[in-house]
Amino acid sequence: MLTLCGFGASNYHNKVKLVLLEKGVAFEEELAWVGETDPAASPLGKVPYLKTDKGSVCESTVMVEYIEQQHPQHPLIPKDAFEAAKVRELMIFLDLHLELVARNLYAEAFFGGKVSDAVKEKIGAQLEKNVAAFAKLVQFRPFIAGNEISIADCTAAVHLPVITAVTKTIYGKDFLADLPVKDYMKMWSERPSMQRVHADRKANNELFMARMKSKA
Ligand SMILES: N[C@@H](CCC(=O)N[C@@H](CS)C(=O)NCC(=O)O)C(=O)O
Repeated sequence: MLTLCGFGASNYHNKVKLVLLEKGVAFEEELAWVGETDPAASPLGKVPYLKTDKGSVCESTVMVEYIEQQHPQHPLIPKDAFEAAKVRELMIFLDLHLELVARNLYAEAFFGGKVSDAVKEKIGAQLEKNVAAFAKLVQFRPFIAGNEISIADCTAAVHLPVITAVTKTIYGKDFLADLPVKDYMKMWSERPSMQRVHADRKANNELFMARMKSKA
C-alpha cells in the first residue's frame, strides 16, 4: 500500500494525489505538516513524500514517475519516447520555471508577510519571460500536451491557479490571461479526481492558513 504524506493545501501534494486518483491506484494519506515531516523520508523537510513497501521517496516528480512505472493502468505518460519527453518538459516548466519562481511572492500574496519591491521587480520579469516560453509549449487540446491527459496536466491543474492568484495580487494583472486557463480548470472541475482534491484542500486550508499566519 502507498501512503502519501503531506497536507491537502499543498500544490505538490495535490499533484501526486491527482496522479493516484486519475490512475485509480489505492493509497492512504498521512497528515504531515512542514516542520513535522519524517527526516529520513524527506531530508529537506518538504512535502509530499511517499511511503512504499520498500521505503520512502520524496520529490513529487520522482513520486509520479514511480507510481506510473509501478501501475501501468490508465497511463499518464505516453509510450512514445518523444511524446513522453514533451510531457516531462511541460512538467519541468510548470514546477521549476513557473511555480518555483512565483513561490518567492507567496509570503505577501497569501500569508500576510511582505516582499521587497526589488524582489517583486526581479520575480515579475522572470515570470513574464517564463510564462511566454511556457505559452509556446502548451497545447490545451484540451490537455496541455495534446489530446491525452498526462502527469503534466496533474501538475498544471495545481500550479496554474496559484500563478494566476499570485500575479493578480502582487502585480494587479493575471500573467496567464492570454491562455485558456479558465476553460481548462472548468474541465478539471468536472473530473472526480479534482472534486476530491478540491474538497480535501478546502477542509485542510483553514488550518494551514492559521499555521502560516502565526509564523509570518
Ligand atoms: N520540489 C519539491 C517541492 C515541494 C515543496 O516545495 N513543497 C512545499 C509545500 S507545497 C514545502 O514542503 N515547503 C517547505 C519547505 O520548502 O521547506 C517537490 O516537487 O516535491
